[in-house]
Amino acid sequence: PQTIFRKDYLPPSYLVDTVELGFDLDPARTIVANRVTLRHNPLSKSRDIVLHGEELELVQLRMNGKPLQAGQYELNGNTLTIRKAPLAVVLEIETLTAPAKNTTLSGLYVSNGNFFTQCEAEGFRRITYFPDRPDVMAKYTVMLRADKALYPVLLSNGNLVEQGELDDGRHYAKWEDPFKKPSYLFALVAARLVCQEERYTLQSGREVLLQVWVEEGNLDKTDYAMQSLKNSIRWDEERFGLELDLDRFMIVAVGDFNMGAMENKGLNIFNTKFVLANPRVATDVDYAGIEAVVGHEYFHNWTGNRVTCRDWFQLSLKEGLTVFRDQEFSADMIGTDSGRAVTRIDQVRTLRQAQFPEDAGPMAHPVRPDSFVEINNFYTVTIYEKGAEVVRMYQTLVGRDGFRKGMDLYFARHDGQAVECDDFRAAMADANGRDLSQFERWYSQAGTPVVRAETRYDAAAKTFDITLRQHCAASADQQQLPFHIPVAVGLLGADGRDLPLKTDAQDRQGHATVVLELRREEQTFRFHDIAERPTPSILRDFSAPVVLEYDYSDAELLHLFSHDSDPVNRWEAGQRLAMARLLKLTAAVAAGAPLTLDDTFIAAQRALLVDDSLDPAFRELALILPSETIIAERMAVVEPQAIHTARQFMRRTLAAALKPELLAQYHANQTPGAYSPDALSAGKRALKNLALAYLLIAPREAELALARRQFAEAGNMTDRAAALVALIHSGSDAGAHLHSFYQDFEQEALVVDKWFAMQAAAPGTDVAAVRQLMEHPAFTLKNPNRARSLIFNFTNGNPSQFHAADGSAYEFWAEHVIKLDALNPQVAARLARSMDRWRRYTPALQAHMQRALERVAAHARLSNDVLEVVSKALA
Ligand code: HT7
Ligand code: ZN
Repeated sequence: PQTIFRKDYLPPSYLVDTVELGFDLDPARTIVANRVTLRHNPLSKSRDIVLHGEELELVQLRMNGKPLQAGQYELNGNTLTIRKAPLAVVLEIETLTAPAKNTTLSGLYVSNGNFFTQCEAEGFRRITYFPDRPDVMAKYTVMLRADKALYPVLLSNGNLVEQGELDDGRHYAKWEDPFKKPSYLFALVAARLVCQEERYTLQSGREVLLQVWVEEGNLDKTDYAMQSLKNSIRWDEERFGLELDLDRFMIVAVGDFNMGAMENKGLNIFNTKFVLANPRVATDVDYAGIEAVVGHEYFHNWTGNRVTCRDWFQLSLKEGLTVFRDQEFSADMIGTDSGRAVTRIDQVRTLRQAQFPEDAGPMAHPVRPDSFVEINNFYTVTIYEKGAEVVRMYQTLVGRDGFRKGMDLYFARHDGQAVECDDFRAAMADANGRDLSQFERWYSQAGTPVVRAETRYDAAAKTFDITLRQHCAASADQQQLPFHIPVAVGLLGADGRDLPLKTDAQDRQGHATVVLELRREEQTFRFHDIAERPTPSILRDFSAPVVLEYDYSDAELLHLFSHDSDPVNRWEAGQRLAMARLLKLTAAVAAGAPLTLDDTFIAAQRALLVDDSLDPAFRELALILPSETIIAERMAVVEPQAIHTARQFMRRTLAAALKPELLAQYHANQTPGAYSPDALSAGKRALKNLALAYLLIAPREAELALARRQFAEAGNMTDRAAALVALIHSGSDAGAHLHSFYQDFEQEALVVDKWFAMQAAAPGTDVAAVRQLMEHPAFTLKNPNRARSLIFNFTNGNPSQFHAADGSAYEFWAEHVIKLDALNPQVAARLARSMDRWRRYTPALQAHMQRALERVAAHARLSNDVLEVVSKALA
């Protein structure tokens, strides 16, 4: 396969002004007529028109009214080239596609009998021949024709300008999008659907129509998505002064979808998982996901659609920025400082669980990659979540007002353009009069920087020095230069209060937190008038995506865990205390030594658990131990069984020691009355259900009865699912409960996904049990949500079973990467990533993993998607 390099970028030879698309929709044979007006791009020396096309049957091609014969154009693989074209060209292209046969879910496809499209990143070329690249922006008019009884709803981008009847039971709808857009934002839906709709008044007084389209039986599950959409519209007006630019905004839910959702202009298409919710079927986590994803796609309307990417190497320009915006939206929706901190802690957990490992593995890439084989493999946690951290650092450096100024300048300069990450950085720098040239390295250098801190207190001079030293492992092709790192610092006195800070810098004197700007490899920062040796709280609010090393004593960590005014670092202190013990326990398991847990740690956990002055959501997060994956990342040689045993020992010991307190919290955090997904209620349920999970680690009849009652009487899915998971994990026979859960919800696809997922991730589920679950009539590889629920939750969420000593689960992995690849390469490539960190395991496991990887790599007819992942893993 061919590698594409960022340095090879050339502007398009022809620009497109208008696109008129006509669709005669038929599952077996859809005719697409495309009339496109092009003009030569003065920035290009080439006069060749280059069109992309994949899996298309070309029926007719006309240029400026005349048919082009075979010799007048070149059809080479997936490109169609017309050489030495005139300066102004009208192309008329007729193609055929077979949407019902399209299992890739890219381009035009059929899901449950309805038509949908997915064009990002390169799906439009599976619909028609086109210069399918984001820097070609055009105005679209779309005519849809389809059988009226089967597809009563015909939607596309923009405004509905005409509709009517045709002969033989067909009808049509014509849509016009007033905005220029890249082809990846094109969408159509032809379906039997119903909608919840509402007229909504913008702050300017303009009225818009909002619609959420779903299958008929799901109309009782659209309220939260609609509410989230209205909240998103209001938030973007208030926080960034950005108004919805269309008269109509539609969300459509589809059950077969490769990712979470897609921001097509005015016609967002969503995975049902991020639309459908009512208390019976959706958990608190699902509700939060819907709010975040509805917000995310809506915010793309400005950051992504109005200003888009010049090329796919700039993907994080829109994704990192839009994730940052949805994170801020979710935090603002909670509205309290502790709620904001809880969302921030969740973000840090995701980074450590997924992004740091990616940055240290074979698929590591900078936020702005330099090359790729398959762009679909680069919708990664690095592009999205690390990209959001990079955007967040601008705000940390220039402040909220400065960030807003930067955003305003970015839109003033680039509205309607396709631009680069550097343009965003320049807007932030220019709007704030800051030199952000060194900051560019966050875009160009892969890897997680390590910041090592050392401190020195001078009692006589009353100064406290913090020396920060940064380094980042060089990658194969890159020597790393120092990053520009904002390090937020506070100092705690012996009474646990923040000391007022006085640094050599002039601004922010007397504040509890200062942002130190680390630019060189090593820098020392001095604090004055420090009357006692303080406990440093470094990297507050996780001010940069780095690993912080500091030799904290247990006493210092306990002090921070009890008092730090920065909730993120308070949580972090608890994680450090737990991690140190987990690493020792893991080593003890491996050595066959006895396992013990100290009373100091148990007492700290107890104090936090019962501290009612703290938000329940925060307490829940603070009591969750570092995951097996995060522990594995800290080990030189990973032994998954030893990690699992050590972590289970710690959980069991805590459960036994804290039983009365856990029981008390279980009862104190009930949420009687009607279900509400608000943050306080969700936090209480989270803490209550964490207590239940602990109580069921070594349950007696009383605890089992508690879980059984909760399962039977729960008024919402959060509590019902939590009780079921606790019962499954307790080792007691949960078969009857699993059976009744399935019976109650077999008509609810998203709940059936949960049913598979909770079994896949249970420590008692081995690969044989997974194979057996695959025989269940509800299982199919063709639906990505279903495949993910069982297979991915096993390979990624059940490490001790996935890494079974005999390598049998790796064989299962290889078999299913290959099977999935024949259906859906994007999903297969994601599964292939489960093996990224194979070189870090014990030699015996490595040997099994290598064999499985080689088996996949050797398979004939592998997609580029999977080939890229496995060859980088094996390289
Ligand atoms: N921008 C959207 C990306 C997306 C996607 C990419 C590749 C294949 C399928 C896809 N579905 C959606 C999602 C987002 O970030 O909002
Ligand atoms: Zn996005």
